Amino acid sequence: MRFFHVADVHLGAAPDQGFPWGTRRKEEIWDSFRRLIARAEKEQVDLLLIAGDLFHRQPLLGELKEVNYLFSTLTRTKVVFIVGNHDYWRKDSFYGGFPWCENVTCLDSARCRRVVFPELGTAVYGLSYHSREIQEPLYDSIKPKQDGLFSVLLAHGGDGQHIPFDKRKLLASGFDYIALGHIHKPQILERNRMAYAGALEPLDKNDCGPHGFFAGEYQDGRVRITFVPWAARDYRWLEIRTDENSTDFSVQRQITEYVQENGTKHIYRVRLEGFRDPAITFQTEKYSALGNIIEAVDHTEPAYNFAQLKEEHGEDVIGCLIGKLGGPDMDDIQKKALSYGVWALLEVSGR
Ligand SMILES: [Mn+2]
Repeated sequence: MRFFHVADVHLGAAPDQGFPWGTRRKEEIWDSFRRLIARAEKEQVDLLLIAGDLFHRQPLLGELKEVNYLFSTLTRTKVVFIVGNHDYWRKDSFYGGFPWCENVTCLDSARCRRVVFPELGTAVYGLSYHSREIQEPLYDSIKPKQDGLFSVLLAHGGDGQHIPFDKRKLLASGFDYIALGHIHKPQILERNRMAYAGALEPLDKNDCGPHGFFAGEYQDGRVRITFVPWAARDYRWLEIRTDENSTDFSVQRQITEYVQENGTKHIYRVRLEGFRDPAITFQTEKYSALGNIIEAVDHTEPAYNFAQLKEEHGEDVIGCLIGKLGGPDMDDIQKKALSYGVWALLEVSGR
């Protein structure tokens, strides 16, 4: 039995509006989901598990129909999904009474229900959000029936406002696999037993790192899952170490080269760390032209020539400070502290 465990697709989300690449992001998320369905069909997987937040907000009727059409193209795969906190089942949701095609099961109840696939020897358990928040630890007391079926729990949440759970209790409940959604960073909580698939596509700059889903296999009583990187692009940190020799142009060149080498499609968060020549200003506001740069922050410290400053300032407050704290064997932190002090005094005295 082979399955895909997907979560937090957030269809309808439109990240990075206002940035040059932002116009394409909404479509990219839909495309990613379409590619996923095509992959499930190509691989003839048995089960597609979607652990909540398929939609970013209340789905439009047309959006449900598009998704249902995609599901209907699956000739073998059964689809089971739950509704998460983003697209929660509101009284007037188009979810109500929606005619899903026969291979699709929405575990739409606010109480845990299950769907059984005898031909797969599998039972999938889950519940759906009927409100934006659920603070009760609903999952901690759910147990699968002891009927010899491969039992999967589809679950969404894990923080204080969204069905908090106790990992140990959940593991002790006896499910063979716990397919989690809600946290956007993919992570395995227990090897081959419990994992967050993470968002299929990253949705904002805090979703750094790779995104995709888990491909799983259940055979001879054992589960094995493998992460499949799937997202069209990632958000990535780009840290540039600077020193007294760095200039604005040299940093710009470093960024350009890094982006060329690591992929122009990715979205970068640039951070400058280290020291700089006090005469140099890094014009971070211009760096957005160097690639998909969503932010550029300058954390550098001016690197002063303390010996020369000491000479110039003699016994005034700056000279005394350098005399007291400065020395040839300062480490980076001491250097940083002294730089702050000198910078503040120079600014105040205007010298
Ligand atoms: Mn969620």
